[in-house]
This record gives sequence, C-alpha cells and structure tokens, in this order.
Amino acid sequence: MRYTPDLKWSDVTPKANFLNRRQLMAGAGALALGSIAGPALASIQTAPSSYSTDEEPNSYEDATSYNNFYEFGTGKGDPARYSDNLTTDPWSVKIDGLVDRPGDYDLADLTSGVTMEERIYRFRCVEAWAMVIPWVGFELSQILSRVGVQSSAKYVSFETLVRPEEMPGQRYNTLDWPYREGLRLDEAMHPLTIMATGLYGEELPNQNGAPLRLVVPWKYGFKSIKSIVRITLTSEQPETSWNMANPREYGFYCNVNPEVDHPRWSQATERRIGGFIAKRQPTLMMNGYADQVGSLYAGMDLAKDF
Ligand SMILES: Nc1nc2c(c(=O)[nH]1)N[C@H]1C(S)=C(S)[C@@H](COP(=O)(O)O)O[C@H]1N2
Ligand SMILES: [Mo]
Repeated sequence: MRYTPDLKWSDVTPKANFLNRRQLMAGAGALALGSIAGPALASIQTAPSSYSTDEEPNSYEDATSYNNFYEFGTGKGDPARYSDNLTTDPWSVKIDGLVDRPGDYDLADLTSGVTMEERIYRFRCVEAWAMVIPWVGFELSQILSRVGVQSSAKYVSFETLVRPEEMPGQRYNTLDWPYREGLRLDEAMHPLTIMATGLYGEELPNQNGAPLRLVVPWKYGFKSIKSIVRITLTSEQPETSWNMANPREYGFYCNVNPEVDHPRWSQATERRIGGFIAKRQPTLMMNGYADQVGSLYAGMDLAKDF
C-alpha cells in the first residue's frame, strides 16, 4: 500500500482535472479542456493517485463480467447480461435531509468542477473474493461540502434507482427495493471514500453501477452502492438493505476484518479473482487501509459493531 498523506494529487501528476465523457459533452468541463476534442473523447486521461494501491489490477474483463448487482439478478454473470437496457442519461440525484441546499441535481451539474482522478483500489466482497480495480471518480466529500451539510447530520444514506422495466431483478423480492446503504458522516467525508463514474479510464459500464456509484475500499463490497439516485443526510443511523434482510449476518459497519467471521464462513482468507491466481491469501485488516481509517473506529468493539 502506497499512501503519502502530505503528497497531494497535484504533486504527482500535472493533470489535476480528469473529466469523464459525460462532463466533456455537458459543456461545463469542455471549456476548461478545450484542447481535448475528437479522439480524446474515446478515453479519459488519468494517472494513478497517491491513494492507490500498487497491487496489480485485475483485467477489465474480470471487473465487468463477475459482478454483484441484484437489480439485474443474483448470478455473477446476470449484471453484464441483463443491464444493457438501463438508461443512464439523463440522470438526476436527489440530495435531501440535513443539507442547506437540497434538490434534484442533474448528474452533469453535480459533477461539474469536481476533481476527477483515477484511483486503484482493492475491492473485497463479503463472499471472500477480492479484485483490484482502477476507478475513475471523485471524493464524496466534494459534493457533500457543496450542498452544505448541517451540523445535526451524523449519517449519510444512499438509494439505488428503482425501475423494474429496465432492472429485471427488481421484479422479484430478493431484496426490499430500493437497495439502500449508509455511512457515518466521518466515513463519508474520508478522502478514501469516492463516487465512481468510470473504471479503467472508461465510463462506468451499467453492470458496475453506471452512471454513479460509491466505492468504500475498506468495507465489504456491498457498501459500495450502485446507480445512486438519492443521498440523504440524517441524524439517525439509516437502514441498509443487507442489515434489513439479515441483521445477524450484516451489520452497519461492514469493515473488512479477518478477525470477525461471517456467521457462515471465515473471513481470515480471501481469493483473488482472475486468471491463474486462485490461491487464497490472508485477508488484511480494513482491506489493507487500516493505517488510513483505523482511527475512525478508535474505542469501538469491532466484534459488536461489525
Ligand atoms: N444497487 C446495488 N449496489 C450494489 C449491489 C447490488 O446488488 N445492488 N451489490 C454490492 C456488492 S455485494 C458488491 S460485492 C459490489 C460489486 O461491485 P462490482 O460488480 O462493480 O465489482 O457492488 C455492491 N453494490
Ligand atoms: Mo459483495
């Protein structure tokens, strides 16, 4: 894990602002990046952030064909197979609750002017497999600061789109839709918490949560909610889909922790998805991000607050 807190993103790369294609086309960003035109639209120019892991990323194929996105079915191949019809443009995100400027924000407005970066994060599913993925996105704190979080806010909750016509998995009650997730405000404001709009320098494919999804690299994958349409600031701990479905197996925090097993299987080791590396390896505390985020949980009993 490479992490240098006093080294800013702008120090390691001269290209501080990376915009996705949607932003380029939206115009707001196009002015700032006037020299980028034509063929450059086909890919987003990025360089790894100082927050990135230096582990070898998985292939694009792994990251886009082996997914969890129950709105499209419960099989790992279902999201790639059944998400083609999802309309992600236009897209608007309702931001409400304890904020100064609540409203329905068009995605292009919401992301215009934010600093986009590429970050290579370890990603660890509760089912004990892991991948390393180069995400394109921005720190969630950037948009939270913009809408003005009120001092009474303690948590952030997120909801996924409900559109059974385009999300065939939502025709079944596998979960109580919408998919919901939540973070404590300090977790949400942490610089490792990003909203991703792309991966591998490309716009996010639908199966990975287009056009906007959360990525919280020290927590089990299910916290990283996809295709977000609502962000609510609350004073009470919000309900989360997996906790509602099975509170014994899924708590609110869901920090990757080799010492706290899932009731039905061990979390001590994990399997890296991809190619020939099928060997199990030890799970790292907080998925390898303990130095950065461990202090958020000082004094808490992580066996109780799992
Ligand atoms: N809306 C929604 N978000 C979701 C899920 C889901 O079923 N629905 N699955 C979660 C789980 S369990 C994991 S492991 C990750 C998988 O992200 P990926 O497919 O991009 O690797 O998405 C998370 N976000
Ligand atoms: Mo997961």
